[in-house]
Amino acid sequence: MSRWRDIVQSLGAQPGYTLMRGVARFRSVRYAVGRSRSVLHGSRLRACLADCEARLKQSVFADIDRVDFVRRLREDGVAFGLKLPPEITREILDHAAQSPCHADRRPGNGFRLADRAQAEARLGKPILVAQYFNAATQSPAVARLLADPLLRWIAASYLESVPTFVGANLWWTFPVQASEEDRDRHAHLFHRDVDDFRFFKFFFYLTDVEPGDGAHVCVVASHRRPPMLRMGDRWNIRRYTDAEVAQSYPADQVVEVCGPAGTGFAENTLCVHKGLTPTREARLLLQLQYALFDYGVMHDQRDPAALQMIA
Ligand SMILES: O=C(O)CCC(=O)C(=O)O
Ligand SMILES: [Fe+2]
Repeated sequence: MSRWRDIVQSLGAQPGYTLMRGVARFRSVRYAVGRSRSVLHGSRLRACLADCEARLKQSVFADIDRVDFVRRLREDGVAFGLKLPPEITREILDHAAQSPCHADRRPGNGFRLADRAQAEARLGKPILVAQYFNAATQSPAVARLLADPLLRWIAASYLESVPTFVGANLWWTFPVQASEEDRDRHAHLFHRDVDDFRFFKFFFYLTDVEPGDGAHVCVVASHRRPPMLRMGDRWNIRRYTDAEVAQSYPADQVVEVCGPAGTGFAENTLCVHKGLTPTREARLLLQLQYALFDYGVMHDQRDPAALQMIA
């Protein structure tokens, strides 16, 4: 009953997004919408790719075989090998040190990194996730990545459409004893995202991520084969236990992505994935998401007047 109430509420608040999630869980629908959009965009897509190619020299990413990158993203659902220049990593880290982040991604829960203990005392619980809002407008380095011709080329080529940038998200994951509720809420349990008919995300680590530092975990090639353990699992959108994932895929397909600060990759998060809860160091992650349509639910733009501090 409450599931239906949630759906009705969500239909009222975000009708386009809710309807998309209802139908985009079916592979045939994803395919049909993706292909139609691609045909519609034909000449505009070619112009977009040509424009990116003409500007490729301005990219901050060197030595990327972009065609191979997109091929791997298509086949494996994930493609590795991006590397941020150290000055961009440094600039985003500086922005993170100076600007307020927001516990549980709530605009009312602002605090500066140095005041995390006070913020936890105010909230009466450990903070697992804290997000910066308005990253692209507040950090010129993030804005520069959004304009990067290589990233845009990859997005256009992978989506086979003029890409719609649907949101930047910059957030910390802290090494704390988090509640199961917070771990679930913040995607630390395996799941698949149905964010559009076609979509993907760039991930950039701004801190070194070694085992214990909250790595992103992805099941390679699972975008084409969800776990099928319960009735309707082909379409269900749900959380999976580690045991269910271990039971469904060979161990070498479950990849814990580690790497030094600056490490970047792209993933279609229709793949089964999760963030690990750090046990050693905090992780700062920048995510840039591209899709066919913008439902207005992924972005980090908040009215500055609504941002409040708790510490
Ligand atoms: O924190 C992570 O690595 C996982 C985030 C996630 O689930 C997502 O970006 O879709
Ligand atoms: Fe996710």
